[in-house]
Parts: sequence; structure tokens; C-alpha cells
Amino acid sequence: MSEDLLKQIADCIQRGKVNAASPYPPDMKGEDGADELTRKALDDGVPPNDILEKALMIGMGNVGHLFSENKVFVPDLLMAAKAMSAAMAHLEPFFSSGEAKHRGVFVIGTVQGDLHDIGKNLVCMVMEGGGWKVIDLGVDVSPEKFVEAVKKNPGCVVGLSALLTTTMVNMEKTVTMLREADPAIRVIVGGAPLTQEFADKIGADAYSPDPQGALDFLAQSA
Ligand code: B1M
Repeated sequence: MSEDLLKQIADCIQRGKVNAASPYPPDMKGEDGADELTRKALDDGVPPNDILEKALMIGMGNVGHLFSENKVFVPDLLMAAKAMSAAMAHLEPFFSSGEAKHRGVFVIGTVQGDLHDIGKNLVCMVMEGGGWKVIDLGVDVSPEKFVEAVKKNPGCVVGLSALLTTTMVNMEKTVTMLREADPAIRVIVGGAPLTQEFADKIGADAYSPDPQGALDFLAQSA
């Protein structure tokens, strides 16, 4: 019974069905969405971690992979993230109490000199959907600010985004300073002008061309 409910929630996330009042997607008009169904699951006694792992992460994971394969697009990812946020609002108290657990902490920012944040924000959404606590440092983030965040969050993983050929070079300094602060730190880099070759050259642990790849790298290297 609870398996059906979890599948329904996962479908709502994947299709971007936020709540009963939301008109999108049209074929689900009037039906309960991620909001009502998550409340119902908690009221039925489904453990918050099951809702996170067997519904939210599945739904966001599905849409993330479809995005990587160019089968769905930015608006679909945004609607899925909106539905996920509606569900997450019900789970928030359980994260605070420790009853539900994040996979880890993911610190992310767009590197120094760079103001582009649309892609970075999509990475944030997918990482949250994958069960990570995301600390978004914003845009134009100096290496020092990344280091400060890493010291405040021991064991975190860092994501760096850059959209300009003139700012991607700032990633190298950031990676170097992060390694000096914490030799075990894992750093993932991404952004339109980057390549695997560049990521290798600057000593990043991983390069991903899309948000889901960053999440999948962490799942594989856990
Ligand atoms: Co700018 N801009 N821009 N811009 N801008 C580009 C990037 C550019 C390619 C346009 C062009 O000339 N054709 C060009 C860069 C050229 C180059 O470097 N070779 C450019 C330029 C030159 C500039 C300015 C210098 C323009 C000027 O002022 N003369 C200036 C720089 C400002 C600065 O940063 N200091 C500038 C400014 C701006 C705006 C502020 C107007 C605006 C940004 C608004 C914002 O982000 N809030 C803007 C925009 C919107 C663009 C374009 C049109 C779109 C970028 C975007 O959001 N794409 C872009 C041209 C283009 O791409 N068509 C362009 C959509 C987004 C979903 O994709 O960010 O690639 P993307 O993210 C992807 C992946 O890369 C990946 O996942 C995302 C989803 O798949 N990804 C990661 C990203 N980060 C990741 C991290 C990961 C993993 C994956 O792990 C950590």
C-alpha cells in the first residue's frame, strides 16, 4: 500500500505535479500532487527516510537522467524541483530532528568573476533531489570563500561552476587552495566551456556536463 503511495509521489515529482491546485501537467489537473501525497504518507506512518529515498530521489533521479539524455528540458527540471520542494517542506522537521538524514553536504558556487547562475541553480536542485544538503555560495565566489565554507562543513563535497572561458581558469586556484585546506576534499567541476581534459589538468575529482552526472559521480564514488 505504502509502495503505491511512494510510487505516486515519485511520479508527481518526475512530472512536476506540485499540489491539487496546480494546473500542470494538464492531464493530472485536480489530482493530489507531491504536497498532499507526502503529507498523507507521513500521516500513514511511512518513515520520512523512505519518502526521501523511495519517492523524492527516484522522481528527481528519473527527471535528471531524462534531462541528461535531452529527453526533457529546463522547464521540466524546474517543475520537478518545485514539486520536490513542496514534498521537502513536510520532511524538513525530520531533517532537523535527525530522523531523516541527508547523504552529505554539497557546497557549490560559481567561481570568481563569473555571474552566470542558471546552470548552477539546476545543479543545486538535482543535488537536493538526490538527498544532499546544498549550501549555495552564489556567484563570483572567491577561493577564500570556498575554503571558509569547507572549514565550516568538514567532509563536504564542493561543486564549482563556470560559464566563461575567462573565469574557468579561476577554478584551478580554487582547487589548489581547497586541497591545501583539506587534502581529502572532493571537487566536481562543470559548466559549458569545460572539458574532462581541463578538469584533469586542474586536478578536479570529476567533471560533469550536466547536473545528474555530478550526482551519479557521488553515488558511484561513495
Ligand atoms: Co553570458 N555569456 N555573459 N550572460 N551568457 C555566455 C556564457 C556566452 C557563451 C554567450 C556568447 O557569447 N555566445 C559568452 C561566453 C563566451 C566565452 O566565455 N567564450 C557570455 C559572455 C561573453 C558574457 C558577458 C562577458 C557579456 C558582456 O557583458 N559582454 C557577461 C559576463 C558577466 C560575468 O559573468 N562576469 C555575461 C552576462 C550574462 C548575463 C548576466 C546577461 C546572463 C546570465 C544570467 C544568469 O545566469 N543569472 C548571461 C546568459 C544568460 C548567457 C547565456 C545566453 C546562457 C547561459 C545559461 O544560463 N545557459 C550564454 C550563451 C549560451 O549558453 N547560449 C552566455 C543555460 C544553462 C542551463 O546552461 O549554464 O551551461 P549552463 O549549465 C548547464 C551545464 O553547463 C551544467 O549543467 C547545466 C544544465 O545542464 N553545469 C554544471 C553548469 N555548472 C555545473 C556544475 C557542475 C555540473 C554541471 O558540477 C559542479
